[in-house]
Amino acid sequence: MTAAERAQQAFTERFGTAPEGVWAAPGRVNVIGEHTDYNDGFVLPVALPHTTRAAVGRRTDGRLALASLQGDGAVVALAMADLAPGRPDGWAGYPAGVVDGLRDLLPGGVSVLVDTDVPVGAGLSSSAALTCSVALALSDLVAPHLTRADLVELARRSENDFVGAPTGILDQSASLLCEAGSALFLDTRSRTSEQVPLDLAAAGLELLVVDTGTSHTHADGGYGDRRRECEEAAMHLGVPALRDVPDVAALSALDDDVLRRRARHIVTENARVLEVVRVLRSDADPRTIGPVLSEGHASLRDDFEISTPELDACVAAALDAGAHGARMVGGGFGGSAVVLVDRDRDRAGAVAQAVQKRFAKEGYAAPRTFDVVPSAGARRLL
Ligand code: GAF
Repeated sequence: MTAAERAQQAFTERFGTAPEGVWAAPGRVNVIGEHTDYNDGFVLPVALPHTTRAAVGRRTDGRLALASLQGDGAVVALAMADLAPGRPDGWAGYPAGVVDGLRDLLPGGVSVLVDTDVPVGAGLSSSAALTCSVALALSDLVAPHLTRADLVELARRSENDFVGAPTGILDQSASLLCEAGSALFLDTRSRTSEQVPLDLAAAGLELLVVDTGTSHTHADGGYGDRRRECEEAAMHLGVPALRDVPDVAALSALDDDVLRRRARHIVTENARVLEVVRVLRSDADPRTIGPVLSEGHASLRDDFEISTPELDACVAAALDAGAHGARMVGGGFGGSAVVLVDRDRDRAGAVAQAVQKRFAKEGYAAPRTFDVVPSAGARRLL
């Protein structure tokens, strides 16, 4: 049975009628460009092969019913009229926020069943996979006029306004706009994007993701604090967003050391995205992006201060074992790291093993490691 059939069957069992279709949206790993999205900057994510599947069917009783194959299996149900930020809460708030954004087009209500293999709380955008799978489903069913860019906004609003997580548009854009075999180079200000071919295997390379198993959540304080600090730094510098700071020299106008370091991360990170894109567009050896990724980690650790001992240990162990580059990914305060390594089994295996060994030595739980092929964005499966 395929993953889509599994979702279809589970929907039918839960709701007593077949869904109108099954849609899938992937998680993402960001190659480079962390925390730049809410500063109007640049990002370069790839979609994971891991997806969330949403089986969806319209109802006639004016209710929203949500079920997940993860967790306790209970159905969350409420009247469409009762939808409000925080109601429902928990995982159900993400799809509910998307439904709420289109409630005028769903007078009879809707049933949604989701199933996922995107690691949850690992900094790999399980929440965007959830919102984007439902956004694409609903747009296919009741709002075909919406573009993918509109769906990015719909999914973002669900996270920001309904769930209360103050994220940017990196994750939703990756989930909806990425294409197989490419990284998505996105300018989050103009919203223009370009597919940058990323055939690491042809260059004898692979991108490993190491899920440290330490969880993070964006509704918690740290992420929002960084966002506020960036806004404050931009205000002191008299620019609309940190994207507009031309170089690090301009940061000497900031008296506050913390704000200066936060802003320096954003300025240098935007430059790193442009550098990585330049290399990938050229004939240069893609290995040369490795040190740029590692610099990105140092910047997130020292200037932005969102790394953790586990992420630092992972990056250090990977580099000691011969990785070309490594960095934490996502919002920070836990989650995953990405490691650029030679594809040959001995080397990739040695790097993964070195990370395992370091974790065991430090008394950390064993990390989960897998390699990533840039995969397709959200799509209809059935
Ligand atoms: C999280 C957020 F959801 C994104 O918008 C982005 O800011 C990212 O952290 C950091 O780059 O995934």
